[in-house]
Amino acid sequence: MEKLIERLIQKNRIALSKLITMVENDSPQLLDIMKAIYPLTGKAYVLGVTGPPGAGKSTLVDKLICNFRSNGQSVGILCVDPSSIFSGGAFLGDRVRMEWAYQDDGVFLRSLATRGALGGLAPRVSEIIKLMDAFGKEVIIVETVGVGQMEADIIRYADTKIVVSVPGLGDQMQALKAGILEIADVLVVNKADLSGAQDVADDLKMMLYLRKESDWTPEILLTEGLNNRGISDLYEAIQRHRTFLCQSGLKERQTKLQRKHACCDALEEGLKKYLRQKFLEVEEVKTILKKVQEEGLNPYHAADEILQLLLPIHIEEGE
Ligand SMILES: Nc1nc2c(ncn2[C@@H]2O[C@H](COP(=O)(O)OP(=O)(O)OP(=O)(O)O)[C@@H](O)[C@H]2O)c(=O)[nH]1
Ligand SMILES: [Mg+2]
Repeated sequence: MEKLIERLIQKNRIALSKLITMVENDSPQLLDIMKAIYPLTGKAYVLGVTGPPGAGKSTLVDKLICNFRSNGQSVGILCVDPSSIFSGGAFLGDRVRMEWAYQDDGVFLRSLATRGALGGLAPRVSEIIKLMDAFGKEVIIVETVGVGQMEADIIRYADTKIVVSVPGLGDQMQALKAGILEIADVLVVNKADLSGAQDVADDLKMMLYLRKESDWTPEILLTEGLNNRGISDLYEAIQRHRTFLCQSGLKERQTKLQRKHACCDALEEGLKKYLRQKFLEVEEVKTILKKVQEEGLNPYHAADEILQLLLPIHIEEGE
């Protein structure tokens, strides 16, 4: 592992790939990897792109890359694919469309499968972002499909969150709205060459009035990813949000919160692992569980008793 991290620092792409795979597969060395790379992180700017399947997210990302590259910034892309039943071939599609990325050393592309979307396991997006950051990627774009809670969770790590919609969504629009209200910093109506795009934009504008009062009002932009129209406006809108984040002090507040969350998440996972592996070996726990199983002891009563036994810090209800 140390060797891999050394090579990561030397900008070795294979080392980055290998480390991502280790993180993705929950390697037992995960915590050690994160400990080692953390001091190298904190420089990247993270862009999240989400929206319904087929909205043109990859096409937009593909075009945006050019803007970042022509400004001399190196780019990492993380495509979080939905589980195959929903993707309808998107997996391969992304690969094909963005293959040129492999020709440019300044671009690193990685697809990531959601770890059992139905089981609610979020992929290790924040850890992989940190790996790309440590490698030296200056801009990291995370593309994820959908507009539900899971996607909101996935792109909560992004500094700027773009929600893409398209004309003709019908029922999906309601779901989109709920997602948008919570997360969007920039709203894009793609496929503006199709009829109804302006209606969608107007609808989104109305909806923004329902948004909680905040210092930032999302811009609404019309784009045609396929025809490369509106992309530089989008790029500029992204830059404006980035500037706002820095100048308002929000970026700093978010960074501090993210640090706390990273620690709490790692702690929660460590505890879960510990509980699964070790707590069944504790004699008192074994005795209580036996009483639950064989003698009908109230399982909730028992869980409370075990908690108090194992945790020296007693947590009062409501805390
Ligand atoms: N008419 C039109 N089609 C577009 C536009 N942008 C993208 N498309 C097409 O829409 C289809 C889906 O594009 P993608 O970029 O793969 O969309 P996506 O949102 O990444 O799709 P998933 O990752 O599968 O959710 C492709 O056939 C694109 O060529 C546009 O501006 N106008
Ligand atoms: Mg895509």
